[in-house]
Amino acid sequence: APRVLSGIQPTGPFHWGNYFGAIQQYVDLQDQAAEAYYFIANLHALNTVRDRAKLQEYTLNGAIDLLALGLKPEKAVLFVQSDVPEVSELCWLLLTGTPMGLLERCVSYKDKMAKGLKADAGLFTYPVLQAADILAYDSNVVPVGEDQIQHIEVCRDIAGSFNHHFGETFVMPKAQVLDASAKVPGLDGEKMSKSYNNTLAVFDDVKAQRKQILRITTDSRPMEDPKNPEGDVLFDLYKLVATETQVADMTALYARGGFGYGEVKKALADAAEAYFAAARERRADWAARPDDVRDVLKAGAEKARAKAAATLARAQAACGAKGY
Ligand code: AQP
Repeated sequence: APRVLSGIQPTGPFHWGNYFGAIQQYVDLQDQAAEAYYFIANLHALNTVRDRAKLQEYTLNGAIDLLALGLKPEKAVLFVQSDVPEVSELCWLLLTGTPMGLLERCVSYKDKMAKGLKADAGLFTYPVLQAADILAYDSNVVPVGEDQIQHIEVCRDIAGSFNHHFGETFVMPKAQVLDASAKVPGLDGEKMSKSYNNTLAVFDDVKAQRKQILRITTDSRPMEDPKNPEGDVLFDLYKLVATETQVADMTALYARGGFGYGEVKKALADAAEAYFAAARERRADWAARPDDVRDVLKAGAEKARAKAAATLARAQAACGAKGY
């Protein structure tokens, strides 16, 4: 059975990309894994959220969302990244052996530079902190969306060169990506992403979300024409939340034509509402007792710390940063 780990940044409300790309796998894997560690990556989020109250709010809300979406504290270890300081110490050990060039090639950093934005050292070294997170828990499976594959490769490079230099210390992780939702499109057809402002939040107000869906731009084929589901954002999003029968019906409707996109949008909004209805109820329940959520996170952090401390000690001993 795999040892699973993944983290998610509390940079705002979670969106469908986060859910279908990553969180859905967290939930499935908690039953199959020998150990499953999931954390709210608040230290990573500090790169973008520069507001204390917001970061705190997003962090707690992130945990509430994960619980509502099906993470079970008795199965998975759920915690906040900064509650495990050992990872930041491990990060330093890894930084000392990470070539600049490896990080310069990372797309998340390159993209920002290409747009002429200023990058902080935190963004540049982001993949190294991520590597420390993964390696600290001896994880061998990391469920993520496609955009994270490169970072897991970087983690493997870093772990491999440490192991090569100082002897077998770290377990080699592997990314696990779901084909069907590796790259969830946003409202504009680009990758759904907070920074592109094209997201559908998982727990948005139902009415507001309906409006958002109705505003999605579509092509201008005449009503009577058959329509192409290939690369059609509405259809792609519908597939995520509709039942198999509903998808089959919609496929037939596209082939036949004779409908307006307004009909598809309505179907999409209905299916989305139904899909997340139970989670929405669970969310209201957890949100009403934030102290219980904090207790879950505290218990999670204790378990996570014990594991991370052992790995840190192993790495320190291997490289000579312990014992003199
Ligand atoms: N569109 C997506 N399709 C599939 N998976 C996705 N993920 C994110 N967007 C998509 C996956 O969600 C997990 C959490 O990622 P994160 O914490 O790094 O969130 P993010 O990538 O910061 O989310 P955004 O909205 O894309 O933020 P910005 O715009 O700041 O980069 C990861 O497993 C990721 O693959």
